Amino acid sequence: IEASIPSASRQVWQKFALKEFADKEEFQQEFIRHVETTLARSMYNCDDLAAYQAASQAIRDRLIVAWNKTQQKHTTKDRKRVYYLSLEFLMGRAMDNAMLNAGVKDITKQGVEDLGFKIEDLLEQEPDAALGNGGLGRLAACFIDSIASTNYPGWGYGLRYQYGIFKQRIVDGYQVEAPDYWLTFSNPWEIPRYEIQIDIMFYGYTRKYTNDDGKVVHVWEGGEQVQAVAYDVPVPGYGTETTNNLRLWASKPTREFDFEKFNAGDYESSVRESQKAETISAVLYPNDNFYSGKELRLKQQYFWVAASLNDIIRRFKKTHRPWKEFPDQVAIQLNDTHPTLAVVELQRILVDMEGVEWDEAWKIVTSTFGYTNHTVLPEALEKWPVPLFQNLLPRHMEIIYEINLFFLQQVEKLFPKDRDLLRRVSIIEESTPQQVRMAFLAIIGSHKVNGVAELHSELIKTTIFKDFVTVYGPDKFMNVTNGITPRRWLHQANPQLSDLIASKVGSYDFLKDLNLLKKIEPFAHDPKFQDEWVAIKKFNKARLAAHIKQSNGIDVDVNALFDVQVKRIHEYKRQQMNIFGVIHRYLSIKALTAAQKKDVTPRVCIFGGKSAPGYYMAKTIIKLINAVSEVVNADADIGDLLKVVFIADYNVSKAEIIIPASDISQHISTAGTEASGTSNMKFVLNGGLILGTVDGANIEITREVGENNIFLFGHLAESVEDLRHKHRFSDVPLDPNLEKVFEAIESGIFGDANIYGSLISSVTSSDYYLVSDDFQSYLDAQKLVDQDFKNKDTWASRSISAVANMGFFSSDRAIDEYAESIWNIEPISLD
Ligand code: GL9
Repeated sequence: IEASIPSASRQVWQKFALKEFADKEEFQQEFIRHVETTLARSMYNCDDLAAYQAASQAIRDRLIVAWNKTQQKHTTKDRKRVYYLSLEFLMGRAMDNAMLNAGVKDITKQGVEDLGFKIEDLLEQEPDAALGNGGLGRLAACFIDSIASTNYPGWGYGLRYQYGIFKQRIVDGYQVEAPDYWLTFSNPWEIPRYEIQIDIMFYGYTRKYTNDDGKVVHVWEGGEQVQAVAYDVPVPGYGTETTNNLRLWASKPTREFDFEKFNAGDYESSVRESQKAETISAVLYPNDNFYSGKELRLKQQYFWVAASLNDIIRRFKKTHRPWKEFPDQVAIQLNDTHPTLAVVELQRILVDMEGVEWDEAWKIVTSTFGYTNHTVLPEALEKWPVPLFQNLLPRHMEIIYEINLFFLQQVEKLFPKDRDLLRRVSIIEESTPQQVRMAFLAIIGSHKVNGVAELHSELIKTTIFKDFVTVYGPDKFMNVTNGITPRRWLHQANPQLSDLIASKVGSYDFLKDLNLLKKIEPFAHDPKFQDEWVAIKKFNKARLAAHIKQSNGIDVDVNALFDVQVKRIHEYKRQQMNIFGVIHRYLSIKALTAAQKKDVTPRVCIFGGKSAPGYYMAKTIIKLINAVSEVVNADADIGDLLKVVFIADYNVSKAEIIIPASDISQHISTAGTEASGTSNMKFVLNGGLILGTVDGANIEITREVGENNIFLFGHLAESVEDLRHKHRFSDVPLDPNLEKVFEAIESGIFGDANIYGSLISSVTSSDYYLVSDDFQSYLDAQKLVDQDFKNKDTWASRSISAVANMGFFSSDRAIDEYAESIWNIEPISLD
C-alpha cells in the first residue's frame, strides 16, 4: 500500500494533523467522543470498564501519532534496526505505562476525575497482557521499553496468543488452571493490520532441478498454507517521542477457501481446515525452563519466524540495497533458541528464492543474528526429533544437514581426527530418533552468543557450550547482565518512593539514568530521610496486607517482617526449602515459653507463583505451602509471630503490589541453576533486601550494593558437582533440622502425609537440588535476618544504600551493551 498524498493536498492534512493533548479539556473532549462514538454509550451508561476503554482509546490515539512520526523518521533516516524475536512478551497492563511515557498522567487523572471517575479504578479494569511464562518473557518486555526509551530503532516480534499464561486458582490447597481469555473486550492497545497478511507453508515436499544457467535450484512445495496477520502494539519510550513497534502475529486460514469441498457439500470439513489454522497462535505453552517437544510448538515457532523474516526482508527490499548490505541494515536477536529457525529460514530465502550463493548467504546470516542463552538446565534445551522436523519442514531439514556438514568440515580442519569432538558438536544428535540440537544451531548461525549474568556466562563456556569455545575461541561468547525498567518497577509500582528519591536527586532524571540513585546514599543515615523511607515501606506493606485480607481472608501485621518468594514454582528455585524452613520456624516457636516468645521477630511468609500444569513436584510444593498456611495461621500459640500466605495467580500486576512491600525476598536457587533472575533486582530497587544463594545476578547485586546489604548463604556453584556425586555414591546423612521437619510432615499435622512422599524422598534419596546440604546455612542466614530486623535504623540505612547502588541493573544499561557490542546500532533522536 504505497499511496502517497500529492503535495497540493498535504496542507489540508497538516492543518488537521493530530497533536498531543495541550490540556485536560482536550483529553476530556476525546474521552467523551470515544464514549459516544467508539463505544456507542453515554453518560447514562458509562461504567468503569467503559471509562477505561474510552480513556485508553484517547491515549492510544496519541501514541499512534508518535508511532507514525517515529516510523517515518526511522524510515527516512534509513539506519540499521534491531529486531528482538521473542516467543514471549510478558507486558502486564499498558495504560499506566502509556500515560507515564506519553507524559499525560496528570491530565488523564484530573480529566477523568472531573467526569466522575477515579483513575485507580479505571486502571484496575485492564486485563494483564500475560503473553509469557516468567523471567524470560518479562525481560523481553523490559527490553522493548528500554529500546524505545533510549531512542534505538527497534521492533519486537512475537505471537498474539489468544490465551496467555493460564489463571491460577487454589482449590483445597491445589493449583487449578483456568484459561486466560484476555481478549474478551476489544484491546485498545493493539492496531490490527489486516492488510499485512503473509502466507506460511508447512509440510509438503522438496524437489530440485537445474535451471537454464545450469544452477541447481531447490523448491519446497505442496504443503498446507496458513496466513499470518499482523497486530501492532505501540511501545512508547519514557521522556522521548520515540514510539517503537511490537508486532504480534495471529494465524488465519488462507484466503483460498476450499470451494471444491464446499460445492461437494462438505462444508464442515472445509471449515474445519480453517479452524486448524487458527489454533497455531491460540495458546501460550505454559512451561518455564522446560522443553516439551510438541509439534504444535514447532509450528508456532516456524509460523512466527517465517512471518517476521518475510516482513523484515520486505522492508529491506524497499531500500534497493544489495544483499550483502543486509547486516548493515538489520540485526536480529534470538531470545533463547525458540526463534532459531530464523537462521535456517533466512538461508533458505537467500539461497532458494533470491539466488544468492551459499557461502555469501551464510556470511549474511551469521552477521545478522545474535543468540541469548537463558538457562543451563538440560531439561530446558530444545531438541527436535528429526522425523517430526523433516515432516513439518522438509526443506529446512535439508538446509540444516548442509549447515552441519560445512560446520563439521571446518571443525575437522581445525582438529583433525578428533571424531569425538565432531560427535559432540554436531547439530544432529545421534540418538534414536536423531535430534536437532537447537542451541548448537543458534551458536553456529550467530556472530555473538551471550549469557544473562556473569556467572551464567562463564558456566555456558565451561559446561554446555565448552566445545564451541574450543572451536570458535572465547570471543564469540560474552556476557550481558540482565536489567529491569525503572519506569515500571520503581516509578509505577512505587510512586511514593520514586517521589522521595526525586526530592533528593533534584529531578526524575534517575528514571532515565539510574546511576543518579547514588545521590541518595548520603542520606542513608539521615534520621528524617530514614523515617520517610520507612513510612513508605509501611504504606506499601499495608497495601499488600489489604490485598491479602481481600484475597485470602488472612490478617497480617504490617509491623512484622514481610518475607517474600514469588516466581514460577520449580524444584531448582527451591520453594520446598523455604516451606521446610517455615515448618522449622513453626516448630521452634511452638517449643518456646511465653517469655521467650517476646524475642521472636514476627514474620509473614508470602509465597506466589504458578506451576506448569503437568509438573507434579511443583504442584505438590504448592499444596504443602497451603497446608502449612492453614495449620499455622489457625494456631493460637503462634498468633502474629508467624503467618503463611500463598497469593494465587501471581502475575505482573500483582508483582507491582507485592514487590514494593517486601522486607526480605528469597532468591535461593541451587548455585549455578538460576541464570540471572530479574525479580531480585526489582526487590532491591524497592528497598527490600535479598536472602539468597551465590547464584545468577545475586552475585553482581552483592558487588554493587556491598556484602553488608545482602544475606548470602549456601554452597557455591563450584561445589555442586561434587556434592551431587556424593549423594549418588555414598550415604549422606540428612540435615538433623530437616529430619525433624520431615518427621512433622510425616506425623500428619499438615494432613495426609502420603501427598508429600515424593517431595521428601527427592531430598532423602538423591537430593539433586541440595536442599539438605544448604539447609543449616539457610537457617543461619534466616536467624541473622531476624536479629538484624530488630535494629530499625540500621535496617533502614542498609535498605537506602542498597537502592542507591542499583543503577547498574537498569535495562537501559543492558540495551546499551547489546547495541554496542552485538547489534552495532545507534540511537535516532526525533528532533
Ligand atoms: C530464564 C532464567 O531462568 C532466569 O534466571 C533469567 O533471569 C531469565 C531471563 O534471562 O530467563 N530462562 C528461562 O527459560 N526462563 C527464565 O526465566 N523461563 C521462562 O520464563 C520461560
